[in-house]
Amino acid sequence: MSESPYADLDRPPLHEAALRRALLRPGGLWTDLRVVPETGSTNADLVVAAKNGVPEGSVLVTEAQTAGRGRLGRVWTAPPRSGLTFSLLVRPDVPVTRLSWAPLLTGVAVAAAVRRVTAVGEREDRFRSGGDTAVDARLKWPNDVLVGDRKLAGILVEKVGDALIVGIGLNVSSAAGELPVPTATSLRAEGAALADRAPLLRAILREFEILYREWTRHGGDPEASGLRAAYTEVCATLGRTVRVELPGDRTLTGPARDIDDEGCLVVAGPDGERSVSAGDVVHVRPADG
Ligand code: BT5
Repeated sequence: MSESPYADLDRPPLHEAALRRALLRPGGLWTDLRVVPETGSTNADLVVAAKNGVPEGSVLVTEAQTAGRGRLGRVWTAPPRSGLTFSLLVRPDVPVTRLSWAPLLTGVAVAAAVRRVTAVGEREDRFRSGGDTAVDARLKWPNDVLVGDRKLAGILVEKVGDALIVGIGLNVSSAAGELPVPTATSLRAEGAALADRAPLLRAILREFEILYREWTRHGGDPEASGLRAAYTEVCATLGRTVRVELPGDRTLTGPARDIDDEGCLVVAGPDGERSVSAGDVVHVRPADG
């Protein structure tokens, strides 16, 4: 097998200089962007950077991750260059109670970018109808991007002082046999073969910037910033009956009614409505199918 990253024409490498040219501009959110061939975890790297005082807007992309983190000690695995594996560092000036909206905001950005970039004949308008959308990306509260019931992307947000490290793993060209779990999918598996990952990365970062600017401008208020409405529109969890697994083998089953101001899922359980926070949830599974 060749060592050159160019040997696999289905998986061309990402170009740091081109991405920097496209994304780093005066007054913009993104202040630095690096692409490294391999690292343990981009989240772990930016956690260190945050502690060292790196300013808001730093993006770290890797072509291969050897110790990708999920939530609660779980792992994220993907073959080199088969998808997007990156993290970003922001320092949102919003009340701490509203920070739980950050993973949800990220999900909205990823879903919007996937829909836009995979739509036939990529166009620049952001508000397209569902009819010409190639991949119907939806969100499972709190942090999964799904196509149908399969996971296309995972999001991990970690807090370090006033910084948030937002990590995103998204399967692009992974073949069915390369996906780590039967519940996973990729753009390729969904019929949207995308050789060049750069437009997708650019689209995610641009969508994130727009949503993040609005959200922080409104002090993290999900209502005033329009974030709740945007999230509700693409959320596959709301309206479904869910079984929420909580720590200590406890479960809560009932219809998922709402997302509250603090980003918690409101479930109508047998003893009335209860809000569960992402930090408390082990798994959310559909209970109605
Ligand atoms: C997540 O955790 O889904 C968050 C994943 C975040 C990964 C990114 S990659 C860049 C950045 N740097 C990091 O170190 N992490 C972030 P969770 O909800 O706990 O889901 C983890 C579960 O997803 C695993 O237990 C598997 O079941 C499944 N999984 C692992 N790899 C997957 C993949 N490539 N595609 C789909 N599902 C996967």
